[in-house]
Order: sequence, then structure tokens, then C-alpha cells
Amino acid sequence: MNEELKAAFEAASQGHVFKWWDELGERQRRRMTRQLEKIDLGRLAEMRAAKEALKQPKQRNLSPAPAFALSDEQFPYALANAARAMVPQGEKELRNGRVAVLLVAGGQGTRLGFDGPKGCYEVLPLSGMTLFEVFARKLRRVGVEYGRTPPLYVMVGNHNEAATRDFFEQHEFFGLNEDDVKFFAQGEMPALDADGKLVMEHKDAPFTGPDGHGGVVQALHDKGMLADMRERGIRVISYIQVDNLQVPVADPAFIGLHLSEGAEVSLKVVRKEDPGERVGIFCHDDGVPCIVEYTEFSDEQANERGDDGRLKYWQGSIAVHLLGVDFLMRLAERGTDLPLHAAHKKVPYVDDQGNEIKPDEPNAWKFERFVFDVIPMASNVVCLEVPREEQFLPLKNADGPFGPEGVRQSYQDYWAKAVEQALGKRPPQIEVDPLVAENARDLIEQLVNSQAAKSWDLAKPLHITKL
Ligand code: UD2
Repeated sequence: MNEELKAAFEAASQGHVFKWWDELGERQRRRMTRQLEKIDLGRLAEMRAAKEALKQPKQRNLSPAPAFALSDEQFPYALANAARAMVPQGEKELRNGRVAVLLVAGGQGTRLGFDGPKGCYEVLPLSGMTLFEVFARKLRRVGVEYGRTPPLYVMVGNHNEAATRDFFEQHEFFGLNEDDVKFFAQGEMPALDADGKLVMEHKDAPFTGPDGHGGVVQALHDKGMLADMRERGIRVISYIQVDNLQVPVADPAFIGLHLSEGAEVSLKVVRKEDPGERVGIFCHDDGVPCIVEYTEFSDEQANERGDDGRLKYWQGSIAVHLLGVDFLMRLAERGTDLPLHAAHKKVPYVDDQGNEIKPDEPNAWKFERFVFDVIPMASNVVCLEVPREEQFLPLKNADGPFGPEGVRQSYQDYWAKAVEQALGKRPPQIEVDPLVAENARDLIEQLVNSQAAKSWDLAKPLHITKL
């Protein structure tokens, strides 16, 4: 027994973790010691405070925040003037190889109920292409257009790191250069029970889970990814989440706006029409820009409307950000902690008799950091409104509009409208290879100029792989 470790846990009122120690074999003891050494007991007070904060929501002084709004709300959505003017600057940044794409894929995907990394989910309706391949092909399209393919950094969790790496390897990195795809694992956090005790998942192991997408700031730094980016001359990180099928991986207008405004962080929002929609809201708190998660918004605030009858707090964050490399480096080097958020969840545990229990009801608190909490720390923040159906289609659940069927339906509705606008008829089913077109505007332009497209049989499912 490592007496020092034992004393530290006992001093922190966590001596119960050694309850089964005498029964454990040598290997189990060594493994458990390694795990316990990784738990930062200095964080217990912060964890308890986050748990208590759930009872008493933070007092805020909210007001709507400014955004570059869409000028054209009609399909296929022209860019607003302000954004259009910035395209050349963003394109230059891409041509100069100063942009990296950061894909966060360390979540557990519990709601989807898929056994494996969410990125391995076969989502496209005709080919069954997976989310990971969709993003890789989007990147390759950017590479073809600008002569440089942004490197891809993939944040994984301990639970899905091996499966994610293997998947990319088995598929030869989907045509990306292997040296330009980097995987790195995020940190882990333990869970607390109702008495503020660390939850033991097994007799020889405390429960730990991913520390939230906000863990990305520390992980990028600790795993040498920020240094790698600097070496490559990267200035801007395009942050995307693994569930958003329609997200542009590196959007020149957005990048141009971010640079021209001298922003350290930028974000994309869509207009929220349903007050109950589960997205964070971009707003000001005491004049400071931030995203307030939907769970922290009161019903009254969520339902407030302006003179035009539309929601006052309409800026729904779609979790698409640009992050300055220097900015993140500064935060990480200063050891800046993003706040912890607690959530009451079902956490597997060993009971007093040593039985392993998988609870049916929430029994403990898990802790996560959120990446958007960097926003109030940035010296300049730019918000860009984008068309929902063009850029936001997250695969979240096992069913409903954000389940596989709902997502495939919305995906096909969007692209079929483009074909109808260009060729006069909607195919019954459709898929567009991400290598071919970025969005409906792009596809329509290519279709009206294509001789081949004129001979397509639009009564049959249409799989556009080349134009
Ligand atoms: C997130 C936002 C919500 C809205 C929505 C848009 C939060 C708290 N809420 O909701 O405001 O913008 O997205 O789709 O972010 N992930 C990790 N590591 C973790 C946890 C999550 O990499 O420890 C990744 C996960 O793989 C996924 C993304 O983060 O790519 C989003 O995670 P989520 O599904 O927990 O976020 P959600 O739907 O609650």
C-alpha cells in the first residue's frame, strides 16, 4: 500500500476508496494506484461547489448580443454582404495553410445508443458513409479548392481512442495524409455521490468519465497539439463536433470575419424559433459575451419576445467555433481553468456489499468543462448567423428529428431542393458526395452548368459522386 496516497485520500475524507484493498491482487492494486494517482484531490472543493451551484442557479444580468445576421433567409441562402466581403481573407488563410480543423469526438454518445465511436456511424442515406468519412471528404474538398488540406486534430476519450484510431487506419485515413491526422485523448473526471464521496465503479477502480469538450484546451496543450500547430504555422482552429453532418469544416467567410475583426474566438449561431430547443444561447452577461446553456435559461427568458414577435434570445449556438492558437496557448500556459459544470447522471457503482450496480435512475454527479466558456475570456468575439438547414444537422438521439432517420430525411430534403431548383425535379432519394459540393448554392451552380446532369433519371434515387 502506498501510505502517502492512502493518507492523502483519507485527509480528503475519501478513505472509502480503499474499502476492498485487502481483497485485491497485486496487479489490481497496481492499476488502482495508478488510477488514484491521476485523481486531483485538490479539485474536490471545486466539484462540490459545481454540484451545489445546481441548486442555486447563478445570478445573471443577460441581454442579447450582436451577430452578423443573414441577409437572405431564403433557400439556397446567399451570404450576407459583411460575410461575403470577408471571403478573400479567409481563402488566403486557407491557401497559406494557416487553418487546422479540430474535431471533438470524445463524447460517449449515450443518447444515440450506438456501440462505438459516433463518428463510425453509417449516416448517409445511399452509401452508408460514416460521419468520420464525411468530414474527411469535406476536408479533401477544401484541399482541392485551396491547394492545402488543413490538418485534422481529433479529440477522443480513453473509452474510444483505440477504436477511433483503428477505424481511420483500416480506412487508410479516408484519403487524408496520415501525418496530417492527429489523435489526442482528453482528460477524465471522477464522479461524486450524494455525500460528496468519490464513486467506485469496481472494487479496484473509481469511476471516471470524459471531462467535457472543454477539456480540449488543456488536452491540446498537454498532448503537444498546440505546439504542433505552431510548428505548422497554424493560426486559426476550426472547431467542429462529431455529430453535425452538415457542418462546413473550414468556412472562408467565417475565417475572414474572425481575422478582420481581430477575434480570439468566433461562433456560429442559428435563429432559434422554438423556445424549448436544446441549444446554448449566445448573449451578454453584464455586457460580457458568453454562451448560456439551455439548462441555465429560465422559461421566462427563453420565451421572451421582441416587438417583431420573434424570440429575444434567438442566437442558438450550434457549437461551431474558431479559436486562435495564440489565445489557447495563453490560456493553457497560465493554467486557466474553465468552470466545472455538474450533471446528475446514472453512474455505475459498487454497493456496500461489493455488488456492481448499474442504476436505472440518476444517482451521482458527473463533471464537465464546456469549450464555450472560453468566450468570456477572449478579447474579441465575433458571432455569425448561418442558415440552419445548411449548416446544422446533428445526430444526437436514437429516434426523432435528430435520430438517424430524421437526420437522413432532413439531409435529403435539403439536397433534393437544390436538385429541384437546378433541374426542375426532385429525386425520391438523394446523396451528394461531400467531395462534390459544399452546400446547395455550390451544387446548384455546378448542376446548371453540367451537360451530364441533364440526362439524369430523376425518378430514381440520385447519388451525385462527380460533376
Ligand atoms: C451541445 C451544446 C449545445 C448545442 C449543441 C449543438 C454543450 C454543453 N451544449 O449540446 O449548446 O450547441 O451541442 O449540437 O456543449 N464531447 C467530447 N468530450 C466530452 C463531451 C463531449 O469530445 O467529454 C463532444 C462529443 O463527442 C460531441 C460534442 O462534444 O462531438 C457535443 O457533445 P454533447 O452531445 O454532449 O453536446 P450536447 O448535444 O449536449
